[in-house]
Amino acid sequence: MGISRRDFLKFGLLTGGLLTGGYKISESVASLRGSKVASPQYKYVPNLCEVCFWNCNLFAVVTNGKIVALEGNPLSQRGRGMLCGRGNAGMSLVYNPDRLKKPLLNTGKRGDPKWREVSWDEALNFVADKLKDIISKYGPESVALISHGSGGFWWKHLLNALGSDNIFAPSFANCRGARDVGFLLTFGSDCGSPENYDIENSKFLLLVGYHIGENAHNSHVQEFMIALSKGAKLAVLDPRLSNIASKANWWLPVKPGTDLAVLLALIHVIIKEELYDKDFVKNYTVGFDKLAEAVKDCTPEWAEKESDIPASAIVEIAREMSACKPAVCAIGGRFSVWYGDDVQRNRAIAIINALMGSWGRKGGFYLRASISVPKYPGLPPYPEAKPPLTGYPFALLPTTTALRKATITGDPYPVKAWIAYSCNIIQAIPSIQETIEAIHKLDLMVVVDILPSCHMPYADVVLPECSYLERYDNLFVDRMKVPAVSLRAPAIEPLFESRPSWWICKELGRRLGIEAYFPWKDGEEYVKKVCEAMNISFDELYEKGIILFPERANPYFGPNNPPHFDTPSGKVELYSSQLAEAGFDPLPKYTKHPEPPEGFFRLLSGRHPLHTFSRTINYPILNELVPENELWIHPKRAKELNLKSGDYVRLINQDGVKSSFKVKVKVTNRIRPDCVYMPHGWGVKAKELRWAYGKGASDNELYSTYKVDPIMGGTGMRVNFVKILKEG
Ligand SMILES: Nc1nc2c(c(=O)[nH]1)N[C@H]1C(S)=C(S)[C@@H](COP(=O)(O)OP(=O)(O)OC[C@H]3O[C@@H](n4cnc5c(=O)[nH]c(N)nc54)[C@H](O)[C@@H]3O)O[C@H]1N2
Ligand SMILES: Nc1nc2c(c(=O)[nH]1)N[C@H]1C(S)=C(S)[C@@H](COP(=O)(O)OP(=O)(O)OC[C@H]3O[C@@H](n4cnc5c(=O)[nH]c(N)nc54)[C@H](O)[C@@H]3O)O[C@H]1N2
Ligand code: SF4
Ligand SMILES: [Mo]
Repeated sequence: MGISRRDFLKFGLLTGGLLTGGYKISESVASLRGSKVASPQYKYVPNLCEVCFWNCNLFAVVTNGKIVALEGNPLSQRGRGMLCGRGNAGMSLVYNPDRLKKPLLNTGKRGDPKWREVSWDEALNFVADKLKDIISKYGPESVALISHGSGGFWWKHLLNALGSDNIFAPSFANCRGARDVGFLLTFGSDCGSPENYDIENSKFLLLVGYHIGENAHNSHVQEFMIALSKGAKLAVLDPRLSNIASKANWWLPVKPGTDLAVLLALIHVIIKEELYDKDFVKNYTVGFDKLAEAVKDCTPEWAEKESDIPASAIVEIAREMSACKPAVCAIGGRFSVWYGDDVQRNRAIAIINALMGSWGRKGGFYLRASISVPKYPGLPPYPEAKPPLTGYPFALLPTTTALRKATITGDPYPVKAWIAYSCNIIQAIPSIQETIEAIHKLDLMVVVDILPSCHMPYADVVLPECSYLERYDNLFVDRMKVPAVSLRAPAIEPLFESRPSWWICKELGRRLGIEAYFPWKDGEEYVKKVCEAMNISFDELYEKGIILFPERANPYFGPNNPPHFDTPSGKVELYSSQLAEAGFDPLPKYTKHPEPPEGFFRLLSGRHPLHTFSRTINYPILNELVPENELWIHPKRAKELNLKSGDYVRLINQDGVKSSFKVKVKVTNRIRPDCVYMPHGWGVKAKELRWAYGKGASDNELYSTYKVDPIMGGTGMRVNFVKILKEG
């Protein structure tokens, strides 16, 4: 990785010192870092970080049965040889004293639990008996999985083998779903995960509420530094001067909820001044004339009144962006569920990219190459399943929105069991009340986790999984510029009585009479058989951690790879016939959103560079660095409320919901006066988490209201308003 010390320092600034440090690394190991020196006393075991979904490849350095360091794998496309501060802290999870050590049965009530430690046999028999009963009464589709982690692979297999397709993830309806659907409708492809932004080659980046650096997508942060050092221009729409906004040519402190006005005005200028890629638009898009008609009145002056962004800046950005085309990347938040009209905002972002001709072009959006990982050979086919609970016309995946509704009402069919795997549904889905109401309707609630979590008190049974550094999972695929497969192998045996999911699901399968779907002896055999079926060497994969297939890469359109789009028209759909047929606006249309009432602020939240959601708040090393979140407030409003930095406050929202814990104030002119901001993940209520409990405030607690996107069921969260109450 050719990143200079200067770049490294810049990267550090952007991410809050994110790349430095390991976890209590001894001198001798520190000198080995980055070298992968063959030394008999240090074993290098391949893995992929699971502290966030980016899954950077790494090696665990093991000596005397202990992991002593984690090193970024230099071949990794996701990490480019580095780990971020969170990834470096992975041992804080493995050796965390608060880990779940044995299966637990709740002998009290949901919400008011009494825990009894039980054997795996008792826990698994309990779950299997309940599932058999539920399936016989209500059918297999009444069993739902909510999953956000790589080990979810085994649980999905279990559910499919039982005959249920009800597999949910907070990372769809509560995260990236609106963006994915917006791009899919326009280009016939979403942006993927990791996203196909060709950042390192980009000459112009427009970030719409995307605070890369604080959201620490490892390779993208590194690519950003490369792009900026090559002179790429950067415009950031954000009501807050984020770390990346502080590096921008244009910081546009947009009035929250009005981005679509700015985006439509950009389109207006691009069309009016003929700044678009004429060949691309003519040959590969449909609906240009209708688009031009639709944005005819969306002038920069109109947008200025809506958004507070000067008309002159909008015009300037449209021109500068166009001068860089097609090496332009207009990026909306990965977290895309804001105000309930989120698919349309993301459609507008996609349309800007289409006008710049940046899809499939260098410096725009590269074409992802893939490789398929076959299933374990000889598995029986899955039984036919009822249609899953998507609930909305363009929901690509089942939505937690539809899941809660079906669980509460039984409509369109009853849901009676939830298996919550590697997620924290109390912190991740707005309206905690509604989530709890749904859980109380269940006949079975299972939590599979490594640490106690906020939803654990609502479980009937808790199954302790071992961490990513103690287990095999299925092979990982890079659907990126270069397709690749990677290996996760255990560096150490599972600690305590924790177990890997391949084992838990196999044992449940046996008890449920579907053992034919679980023929493997163990995780290693599973992975080895899959390698065999792919004709790749397990030993090579173990040694390198990743095998890349550069001969299959084809990242840009060109003479041998002409533009093609997987939409009904086969072209980029500026005008979406699919939306029109379903009765939605076929072209993005601006909607006004309510503003905060007198005395209230809009509550905004986002990522902290040194934490992943609530996952890491109880990692001692990260907690020591950043123990609590802070509430950003503008000096003018702080003065009115007689607040100074360091004061503690509680928040009360429009529905009268008060934050359970106090939060520290940060007075700063880096935020607009009409909103307050705090990073997400804190305000953890699990008393068993000695470092996390009671620190900071939870945004989700105050997100008691949400606005559903009718197109795909996303839960717009930024529609909540808060008042500030000074502590004491
Ligand atoms: N209010 C609010 N809600 C949000 C967001 C927000 O900013 N604010 N963000 C949204 C976004 S972007 C997303 S993606 C979702 C994420 O929401 P979730 O997927 O629900 O959340 P995570 O915080 O990733 O899940 C954390 C849990 O996974 C456990 N865990 C970690 N690793 C493992 C493992 O290997 N095995 C098992 N079994 N458990 C493990 C942790 O101990 C922790 O309890 O939330 C969404 N919801
Ligand atoms: N360190 C770290 N990195 C992460 C994660 C993590 O937990 N920790 N989580 C990962 C996941 S799953 C996701 S989805 C991504 C999310 O990363 P992003 O997609 O970047 O989303 P958020 O973190 O929600 O970022 C919110 C930004 O939007 C701004 N904002 C708020 N309201 C508005 C508005 O109305 N208009 C505009 N233009 N901006 C607004 C906020 O001020 C903030 O800067 O991060 C990923 N990366
Ligand atoms: S970005 Fe950081 S936390 Fe996420 S997978 Fe990579 S190293 Fe781990
Ligand atoms: Mo997310």
